[in-house]
Amino acid sequence: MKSYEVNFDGLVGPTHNYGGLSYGNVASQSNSQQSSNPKEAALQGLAKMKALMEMGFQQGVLAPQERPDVAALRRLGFSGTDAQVIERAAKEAMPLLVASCSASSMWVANAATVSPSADTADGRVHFTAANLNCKYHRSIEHPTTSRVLGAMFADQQHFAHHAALPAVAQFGDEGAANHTRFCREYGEAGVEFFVFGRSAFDTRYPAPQKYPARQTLEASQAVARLHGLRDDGVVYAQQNPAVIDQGVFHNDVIAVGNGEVLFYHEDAFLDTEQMLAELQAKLAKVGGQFQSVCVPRSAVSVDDAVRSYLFNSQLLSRADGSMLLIVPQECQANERVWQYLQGLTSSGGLIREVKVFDLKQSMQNGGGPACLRLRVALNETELAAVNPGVIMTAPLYGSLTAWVEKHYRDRLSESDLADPQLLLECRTALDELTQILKLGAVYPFQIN
Ligand code: SUG
Repeated sequence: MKSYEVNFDGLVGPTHNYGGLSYGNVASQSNSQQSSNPKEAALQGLAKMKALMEMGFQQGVLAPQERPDVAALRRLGFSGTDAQVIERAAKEAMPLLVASCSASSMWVANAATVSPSADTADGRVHFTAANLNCKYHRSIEHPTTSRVLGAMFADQQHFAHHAALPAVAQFGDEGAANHTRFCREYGEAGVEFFVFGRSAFDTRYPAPQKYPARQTLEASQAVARLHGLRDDGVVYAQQNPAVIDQGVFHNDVIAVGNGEVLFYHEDAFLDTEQMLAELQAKLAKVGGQFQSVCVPRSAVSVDDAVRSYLFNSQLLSRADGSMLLIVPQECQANERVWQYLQGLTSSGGLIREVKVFDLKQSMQNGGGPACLRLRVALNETELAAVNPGVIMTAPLYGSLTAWVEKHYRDRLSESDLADPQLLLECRTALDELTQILKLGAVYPFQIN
């Protein structure tokens, strides 16, 4: 049976703004308070989805969330009508209003961890929504994420959904941004690679000194248990704490994998040799030949990797078995990174082509091409069981573009977030979106 890696991209929401909310994420902090352009952001994301679809890749779309999250503000004690809640939050606690307006659900690599059916004990595709509990503005995503994923992958014969892990720092879980899967064919059993930043309970593991390590070993292990993965089908590795302190807040900022290939920076991990040997041995057990491409620090420094997002690229398999790298424009703008990429594609190795995309609106908050997509490996039968409303087609691209043009503002600054009209605009837009994507009622304003 045929199998695919389907990329579901997060559609940027109408409140996309630069709130400076993510300590440890260099771009988010340095662009804090700049005004944003939500319309441009959404169109840039849609252009990437369309381009991948036109290249022949399976592409889907994941809906944004209701923002401002008035219900979250109510839980923090603001009361009255929805407009009063927003007004009071703006007056008394602006940072909380900003957090409740974040469009951060666009980075769907953090929405969930996904294990394909070939890896799981019950032969279903498993999803665990990420609790994202390191940052308040992200910790409020998972209930709606679960409803949206449930509406996209509704068929219980093929899909199993798990609620987010307990919402405490010991189980900090950032979803697929810290998870990669290696396999020969997408439909065959593979090796799932979980990368953690620290251990919550075992003091033998070092931890970063400056910035938070968002993913714990214990969270990764819990997800592997929930999904029913074989011990032989799992490898755990620790991120180098020193690179977290340089702004590598997720592993997908310093490494990316696909098929049998891991593309990574020399400084990405601790105990790299042992980890590579384990990946190689476990992939060999399922008939695969592990390959790695290490980018030396002498060619690209960690700082260049963080600024250019070289590793936050999408590594995609083409029909002829070669690979293509989807990178953000910032890679082209960085001389050393661009030179490295020229050498890589002309060296006769597996990665033959680089395609550049303008994702500046998202990049300024620390979200590159790989952050914007959630990978779901599906066989033909499973793909046919996905809600067809969320699979990208030329007509859907047309409808979504028209929808963005109609509803989105082209400029948003902090003071605009206090405008109660913005809430109405967002709800009107999202109500229409659930009809376009055939999701049913998934937002709090639709179900309460
Ligand atoms: O969690 N930025 C996101 C970026 C997530 C990138 N995802 C992956 N690497 N997979 C984060 O730090 C910034 C929001 C703001 O500051 O307005 C933000 O949430």
